[in-house]
Order: sequence, then structure tokens, then C-alpha cells
Amino acid sequence: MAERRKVVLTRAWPAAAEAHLAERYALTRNVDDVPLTQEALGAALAAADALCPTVTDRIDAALLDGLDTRVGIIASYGVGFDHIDVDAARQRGIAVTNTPEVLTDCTADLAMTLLLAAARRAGEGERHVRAGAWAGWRPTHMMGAKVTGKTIGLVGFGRIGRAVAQRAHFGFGMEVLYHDPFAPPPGAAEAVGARRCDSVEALLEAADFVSLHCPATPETRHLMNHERLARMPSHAFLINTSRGDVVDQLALAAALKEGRLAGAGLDVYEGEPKVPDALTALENVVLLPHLGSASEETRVAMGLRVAANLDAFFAGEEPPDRVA
Ligand code: 8YV
Repeated sequence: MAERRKVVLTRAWPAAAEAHLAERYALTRNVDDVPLTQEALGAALAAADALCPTVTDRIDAALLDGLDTRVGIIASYGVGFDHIDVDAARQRGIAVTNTPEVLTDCTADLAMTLLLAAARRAGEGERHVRAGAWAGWRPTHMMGAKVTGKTIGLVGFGRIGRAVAQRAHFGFGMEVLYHDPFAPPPGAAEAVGARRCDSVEALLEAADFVSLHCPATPETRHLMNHERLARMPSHAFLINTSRGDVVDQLALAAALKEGRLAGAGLDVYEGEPKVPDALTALENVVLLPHLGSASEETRVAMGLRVAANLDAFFAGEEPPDRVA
């Protein structure tokens, strides 16, 4: 039997996904689930046939430079791949893949979770009850904002943006606006009752809820800065399940503190896992620890999707989710 390919997982995966890979490959697991140092990542790139990183690993040119890499493929566990310098990998002839589609529904569900929780003050209410502060029902207690029938603006209208549109439109009767520099597939906007805005600014001015679904790129870094946040009406809410870098967190915290924005729901942060005190000090922001894809079913499916990419690559075929 041919020697099995060496595959390194940088973090612990759900057992079913690890077992699936272990049947096919000589698998190195990270049983303790402690993030690898840059040195350890470099050693894995030099010794294995495939590296399977996550959002918590930084695979940049500095890491790849000067390495005698054995790895032929970096099969990332997740859809976003801003933690990998894909140009640097491409230049070294290393294929890069991601795991689209399998996490679309769960990430869209989490965007709606944050939207509802922020609008209806669910995080604040939960803290209130647990603190023993609830003095009983009263007509004016913790009034939030109604969601049904309001307008949602989606910045980015890829798979996840469209899945949010579907939920918002059919589930909550919301009017849906979107802005994306790339045109959606024919009929995709009509199918979820979404209307295009020519600019981000026009969308921000018109929406009661803004939800971010664009990738982190140099162009989208701090897209939601002081000026753009100021375009949103003061009754509006910002939801972010994309990447922390898309939002200037301190500008957001200031807008929330000063009442220039009603609330926010965040699943992602710049420099995770750090969350600025300016945000944790506020009641009108719901903060989650990057849970977008964190359902049992999806996290297993992500692992199987990585496996499908590895299987194709080592069979000499084009991996289905190649991004570089
Ligand atoms: C993943 C995500 O859990 O897929 C993504 O882009 O943000 C998350 O759903 C994470 O990236 C794992 O690497």
C-alpha cells in the first residue's frame, strides 16, 4: 500500500470529521487544541503534505519565506481565507482551498440571532434576570425595536448575504436592500425580494438594520468607519458576522455610547479574541465569540468539505473549493 499522505490539523476538530480524515490520511491532530506558534506552523508546512488551518492561524509571506515547504495544499477549515496570504502561496505553487456553502445557513441564522437579540435587548434582558434585578413586568420595561416589516441593508450579497435576505424577507416581512460590487447570479435578488443600492452610503441611510457580509480585504478594512456609521439613522442597528476588520470598533463603540446608533450585534472582532473594553462596557451591543458556523452539523460538514478538497488534490484533480 502506498504511504499515506501526511495531513496536519492545526486545531481540534469535531470527532466525526477527524475520524473521517484519519481513515484516509496519516493525521496529526492537535489534541490539546492550543493554537500553534508560527514556528510550529512552519515546521508543519515543511514536513507535511497538507496543512489544514483555521481562522486562528496566520499563514503569511513571512512564514512561507525561506521555508523549504513540503506542503502542496493548504486546505483551510472555514469559508473566509483572509488569514492566508493566497498570493504568497500561489507564488510557491501551493494550492489553497476553503469550505463554502456548508456554513451558509448557520452563519445567516446567527446574523438573525444577533439582529433579534440587539433589537429586542435580549442580552441586556438576560443579564438583568441573572443579576436578580428584575422587579417585575411593567409597560415601559426594556422596550426595544420592532423587527417585522422593517428594512434591512446587506453589505455584501454573496451566499450568506442572500441567505440572510431570505430569512429577513420571508420570515420577518422585511424590505431588503443590498450593495455589492459584484452582480449576484441572475434571479437571485428577485428570489429573496432584494433591491440593489448603488452605493454603501445610500444603503446605510435607508436601512433600519445593516448586516455585513463582505470578505475582509484591504478595500473593506474599516469600511464601517466614523463617516459611514454617521450615515446610519440613530434608530438603526449594525450586525457583523463577517470579519472584525470591516468595522472600526472604536468608532462603533463611540456611536453606540453617544446614542448616534441604537445598537449592534457582533460575532467577530479585529484582533480576536481581544474585545475592546469600549464595547464590553456597553449594554446596547450583543457580543458573541465568533460562533457563526458553530453548530455540530456544520462543523462536521466543514471537516468533510476539507477532506473532499484533499481527496481531489491528492488524486491529481482540481480541488472543488480552490481559491488559489
Ligand atoms: C469559521 C468563519 O468557524 O468560515 C469562516 O470564515 O468565520 C467561521 O465560520 C472559522 O473561520 C474557522 O476557521
